[in-house]
Amino acid sequence: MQRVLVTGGAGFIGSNFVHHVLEHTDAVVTVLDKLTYAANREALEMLPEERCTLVVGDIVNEELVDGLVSAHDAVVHFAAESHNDNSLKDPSPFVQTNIVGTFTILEAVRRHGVRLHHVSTDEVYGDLELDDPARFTEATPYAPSSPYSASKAGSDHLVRAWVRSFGVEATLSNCSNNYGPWQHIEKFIPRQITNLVDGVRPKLYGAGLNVRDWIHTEDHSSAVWAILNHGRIGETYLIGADGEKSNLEVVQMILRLMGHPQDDFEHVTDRAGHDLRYAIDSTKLRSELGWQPQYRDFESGLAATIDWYRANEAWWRPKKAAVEAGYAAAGQ
Ligand code: NAD
Ligand code: TDX
Repeated sequence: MQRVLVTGGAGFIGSNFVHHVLEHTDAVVTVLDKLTYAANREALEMLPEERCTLVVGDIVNEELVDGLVSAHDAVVHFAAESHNDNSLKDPSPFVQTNIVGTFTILEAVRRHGVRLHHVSTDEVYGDLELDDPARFTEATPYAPSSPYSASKAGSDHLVRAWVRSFGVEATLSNCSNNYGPWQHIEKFIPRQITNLVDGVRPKLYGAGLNVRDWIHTEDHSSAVWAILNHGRIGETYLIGADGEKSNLEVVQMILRLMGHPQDDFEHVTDRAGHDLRYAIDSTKLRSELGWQPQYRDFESGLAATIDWYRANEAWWRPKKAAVEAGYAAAGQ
C-alpha cells in the first residue's frame, strides 16, 4: 500500500486524481491544499476518512511540508496558481506558489528520499503556428509566454536540476488543456456554459482562432498514476488525447449542445501575449507505458460536462458575479 501526498488535491485536477486513486488502487492519500479561491473542498466530501485526509496549508511552509513529506512514500505535486489571465494582472502569487512552492517540495523530498511526480503544462513550450503540422514533444525547447507558463517552466527546471544534481527520484508530466466537472468558472469552457445558463453570450478572445488540445481530466489522472508507478526516473512525459480544436469550434459546439444559434457569441478584447496553438504528441507515454485516453469523443465529454454544470449550479453560482466583474473590468 502506498501513502501518497497530493498537493493541490482540492483543485480541479488534483481532486479528480484523488478520486481516481481511491477508486482504482488501495493507496491512502493526504491532500495538502491552501484552499485558495480555486479550491473545491466539496469535491473531497464523501470520500472515506480512513483513506483520505485534508491538511489545510501552504506548500511554501517548509516545516509543514517537511513533516508531511517524511510521512509519505510519494508526493504528487499539483498545487499551483493556474490561470493565465490572473497571472497577467498579478504575477506575484504565481512566482511564490509555482516556483518557491516547488522548491520547498523539492528540498523536502531530497531530505527524506521520497519519490516525486511533478505536474506541469504544455504551455512551457510556448506556442505553434496555426498552419504548422508540428506538435510538441519532450524534445521541444522551452519558450513560455505568460507569467503563469514562465513560472511553471521555472518549476520544471528546478525539478530537473534536483534530479541531476541531488539524485532526487522525480518524474515530470506536461499536459494539454483539461476539461470536465469541477473546473473553476474563470476558465474558458465552464465560463461559456455558465454564461449561457445566465442568458449571456459566450465571449471569444480576439478572432477565436487560437487552438487548444483538449483532454478530459479523468484521462490526465490515469496518465499521472501510470507515470508515478511505471515512469522512468528523471523523465518527462507529455500527456494529450489528440483533441485539437479552435476556441471558435468549441464555442459553436457548446452553443449547439445547449440549443442556441451558431452565431450567438461575441468577440471581446484579446489576451495579451495570447498563445496561438498548443498540440501534444503523446507517443512516448503511450508506447512506453501503454497509456490510452478513455474519453476519445470530445463532443460527448463536453455534453456530459454541460450536464454537470447545469446540475451543480449551487456550487458555481456564488462565484459567478465576481468572476464576470473581473472580466468586464478588463473588457473581456
Ligand atoms: P486549480 O487552480 O483548479 O487548483 C489548484 C489547487 O492548488 C487549488 O486547490 C489551490 O487551493 C491549491 N493551491 C494553490 N496555491 C497553493 C499553495 N501555495 N499551497 C497549497 N495549495 C495551493 O488548478 P488545476 O487546473 O487543477 O491545475 C492543477 C495542476 O495541473 C497545476 O500544476 C497546473 O499547472 C497543471 N495543469 C493544468 C492544466 C489545466 O488545463 N487546468 C493543464 C496542464 C497542467
Ligand atoms: O472567456 C474566455 N474566452 C476565451 O476565448 C476565456 C476565459 C478564455 N478564452 C480563450 C483563451 C485560450 O485560448 O480560451 C482558451 C482557453 O483559455 P483558458 O481556459 O484560460 O486556458 P489556457 O490559458 O489555455 O490554460 C489552460 O490550459 C493549460 C489552463 O488554465 C492552464 O492551467 C493549463 O496549464
